[in-house]
Amino acid sequence: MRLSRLFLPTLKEDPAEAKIASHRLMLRAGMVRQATAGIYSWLPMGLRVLRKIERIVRDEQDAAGCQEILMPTIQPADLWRESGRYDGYGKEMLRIVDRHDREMLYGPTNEELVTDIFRGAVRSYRDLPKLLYHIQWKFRDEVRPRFGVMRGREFLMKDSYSFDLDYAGARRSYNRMFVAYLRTFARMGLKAIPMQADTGPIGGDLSHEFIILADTGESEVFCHRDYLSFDALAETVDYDADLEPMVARWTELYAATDEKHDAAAAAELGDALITARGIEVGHIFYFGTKYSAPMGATVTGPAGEEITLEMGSYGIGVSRLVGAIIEAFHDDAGIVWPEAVAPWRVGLINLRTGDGACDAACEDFYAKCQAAGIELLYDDRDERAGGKFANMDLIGLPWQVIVGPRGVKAGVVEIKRRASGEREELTADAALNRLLA
Ligand code: 5CA
Repeated sequence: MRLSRLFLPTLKEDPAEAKIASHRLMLRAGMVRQATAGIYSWLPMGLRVLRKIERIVRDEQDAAGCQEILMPTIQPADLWRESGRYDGYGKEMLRIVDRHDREMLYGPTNEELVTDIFRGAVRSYRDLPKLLYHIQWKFRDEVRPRFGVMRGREFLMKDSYSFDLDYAGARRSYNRMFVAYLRTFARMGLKAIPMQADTGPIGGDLSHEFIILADTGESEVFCHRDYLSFDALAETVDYDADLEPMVARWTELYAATDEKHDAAAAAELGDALITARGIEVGHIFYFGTKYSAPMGATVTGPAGEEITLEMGSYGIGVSRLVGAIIEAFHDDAGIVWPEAVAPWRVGLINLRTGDGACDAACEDFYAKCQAAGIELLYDDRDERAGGKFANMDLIGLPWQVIVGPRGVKAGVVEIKRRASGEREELTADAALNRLLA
């Protein structure tokens, strides 16, 4: 992609409304624009990142045996009356009346709708277990939408739902999602720690929040220091095997959110206790028959008996993750994308657009990257070098390749790692090989 053609409305100044780094940088880097409080439009660069995050989430859900569906954003109120949540959900639910005076709502979550699909389609214990997920926009009329996409009113969530015959089965499904979550966040470069958590309006009695530590996090969290050196990708996972030992290893050390914090238990950790702020990027719940019982979602068991489904639900804040990743990876100059979610891997800077030799060297490099499948953003604009450097640092692509008249004459380009600032001069072909390595 050529920067001269890209719709990337960057801002020179910090927007006054942005209180935290990720919000400020997402606006400055032209990733999103606010439509109204807590509701955002995603511009090309922001959307590319959102899609990369989605892809990792989808990949790990599929690997864990979860099947993708797509449910609508608008739901009928009647389903929520069946579960008993319609009145209780309160003002956070956006309620809508259609032209026939039918009550609808913009879904804040999908337990009811997916239970309705399942009860209409599955009759026998032989059809279990099943795990279904979708990636869809949600609406919650938050009292205080803030921090940009971190606490929006409209936001993109991945939500999965499990259907099992008994507690043991539900626990296996829970473990699958638990492990898939560890891998999902680790692939984005994040250290997400599973913490005992409250269940809130979703309900149930077993729940973990996946939290990344960040000073700007909304909740206070407590955990054992050793979690920071755990590596979820160090082992290969067989989702058909017993995952309980892996889950046990990730839950045996102390880790709890504010609501579940046990000061006495935490005090025993001594120096190993970390007290920090955290961002919740995922939340998983086992709630048994909370929805299936009132909604009559049952299957016939082996002896012809009627069995009420055991269920759980599992959420990831896909749009929140864009902000959370920036909170974890930025410096004074801008964003520092981890490779896995970077909108482009490389930024090519032409220091003298219009100079025949520089233009030719850049075009050649651009074509070679395209042929090699390297995602590259080429700053071909007629701008001052200083402005180009600042802009490239702001948008934070992992690698920069800098082409200037002096280097072209000497047959070299400069390659810079955004994260460390490390620079090296080498031939264009060697730079290309570096990027392919
Ligand atoms: N039905 C369950 C699991 S599928 C559920 O709704 N869980 S949740 O309420 O915990 O939301 C799941 C994830 O969505 C959260 O962990 C968080 O990362 C994200 N999320 C929740 N509210 C918002 C919000 N207002 N803005 C951005 N992301 C949010």
